[in-house]
Amino acid sequence: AKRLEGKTIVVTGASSGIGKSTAKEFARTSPKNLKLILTARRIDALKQIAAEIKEEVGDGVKVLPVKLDVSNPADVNGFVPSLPEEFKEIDVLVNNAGLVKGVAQAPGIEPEDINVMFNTNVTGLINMTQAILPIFKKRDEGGRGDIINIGSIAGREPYSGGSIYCATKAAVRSFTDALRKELIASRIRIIEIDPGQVETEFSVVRFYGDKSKADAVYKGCEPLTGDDIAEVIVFAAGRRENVVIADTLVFPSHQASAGVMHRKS
Ligand code: NDP
Ligand code: 8X3
Repeated sequence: AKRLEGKTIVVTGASSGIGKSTAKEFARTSPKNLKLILTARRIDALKQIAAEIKEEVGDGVKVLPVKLDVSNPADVNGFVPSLPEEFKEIDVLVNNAGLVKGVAQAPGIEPEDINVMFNTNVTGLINMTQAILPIFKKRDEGGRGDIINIGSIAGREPYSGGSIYCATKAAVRSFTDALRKELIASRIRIIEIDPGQVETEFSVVRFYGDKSKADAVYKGCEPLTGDDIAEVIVFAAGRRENVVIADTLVFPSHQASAGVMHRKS
């Protein structure tokens, strides 16, 4: 907890699921002196989470909810300049915002779904990274700060009905790997965490709001929770500066790959 004290942390996609859990886990782990910038499109949800954090840990954690669509370059470019002075010295960026749309297969994939997935999961993550890296690079020893990218098992093992989503997460993986190499002469830590099955709003979004289809994904399974992944994210951010949890795959116990899942009947 001491290592996180005084840090300023940005979480994208903090209105739900893994991002929401991550915001709360950072607050719980370092309740005395922390600044959290929570971003997503649903600003009301972020304000609610800010209130919940205040209720849980008090005023030691300052929370700034910011409406930010990572797929909108104007939003991303305006983000850092718009921050109040006391939130500008960002130490950790958690690139978590992301989504999947549909299970369609080529040639039947909606062009709009392709664009939304790439613009959010790939271009949005890259643009956020580019917006914040200059802050890190100004620091000594070539720069300091953490970028924690949320990939997926889907980026390591593509599956049918997920070609676009899998391609976006493979792109995250390549970008992350290259970035770590580019920053080799700095103290900037480039961290990737790849969850397997986690029950969040992810599948509800995939099935365009159809909750019964989303529930069927988890039938007979015991998926991870957002809190499980949040613990791994906060653990990685809380290591000694010379320790880089570079690349981590996290499954629930019934899962061994994207497609190898044991279901209780
Ligand atoms: P949720 O749907 O619960 O949360 C997704 C979050 O991303 C929401 O807060 C949403 O906020 C935000 N988001 C979506 N689009 C945008 C956008 N254009 N701009 C800003 N924020 C956006 O799903 P998860 O918590 O599961 O997903 C979080 C990450 O984890 C994603 O990158 C996902 O790919 C990854 N992941 C999920 C797994 C799972 O099984 N659930 C497994 C592996 C990886 P809002 O709608 O308010 O903008
Ligand atoms: C989410 C995991 O396998 O449902 O990234 O695509 S999967």
